[in-house]
Amino acid sequence: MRVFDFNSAIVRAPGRSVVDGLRATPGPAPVFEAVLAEHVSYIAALRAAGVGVTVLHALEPFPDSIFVEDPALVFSQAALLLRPGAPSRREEARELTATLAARFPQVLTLSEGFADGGDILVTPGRVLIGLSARTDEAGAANLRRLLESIGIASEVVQVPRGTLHLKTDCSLVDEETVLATEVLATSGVLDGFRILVVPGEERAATNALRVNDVLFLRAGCPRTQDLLVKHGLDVRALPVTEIGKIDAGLSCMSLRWFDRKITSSRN
Ligand code: CIR
Repeated sequence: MRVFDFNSAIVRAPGRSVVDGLRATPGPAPVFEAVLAEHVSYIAALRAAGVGVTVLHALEPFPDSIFVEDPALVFSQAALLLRPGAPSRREEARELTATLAARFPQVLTLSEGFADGGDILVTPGRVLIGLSARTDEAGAANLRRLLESIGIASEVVQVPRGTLHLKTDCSLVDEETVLATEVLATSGVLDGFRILVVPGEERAATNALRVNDVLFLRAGCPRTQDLLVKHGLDVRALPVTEIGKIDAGLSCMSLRWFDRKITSSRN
């Protein structure tokens, strides 16, 4: 499976309620205007990387709905509506139904348990599904069956305790290489991949996002950037300081796929 070829993406504009987004530890709330500015630069970066971006309207009742990666999972052949594990996020999948139905050949729906897109790492050989406080055994098992029905192999792995999502602690940066935290790198979950370990003080950089030939990385993480550039990657640093205050990084703000109906990938 080709995992970095994208010509289409869906994002959702932040509402003013984004300042009330979930966070694991207390801290200063993000500033709405600053989140908006980071979101605008993210959309511009996706477009510059060759992706056509659909921007959905803000949903004030759902503070975390800017993180569209969590309630769905998309591939060229199908979209999957998930069941987010956080009670305040449960209805976000329903809000995506019509958008996905209009764009994908089929839309499958998780019917048991819970699973967040942030716990799903798509790699060329298989999809890794992380068990976390958001994704449970029943959701992972149901998701495995849905993936199998569209010809995609998957494996269930354990997310380190205290980590929000699998992709909080890792990102696939090329077909064989994962950027990962020390704890995930030594857990055995990533056996078979080459691993680049993120320096401890730059842990927040671990949720990077590869889009076509570009790797989006959290700005202000020079050691990680150096590591990735030395690995041969074309790194584009993006500001996510405000969005980071509600435990988010770069992958969570979009759903990305290759739409086979589109012949020109630039917009
Ligand atoms: C949450 O706790 O659900 C949001 N505040 C952050 C979600 C981040 N999602 C992701 O990395 N996939």
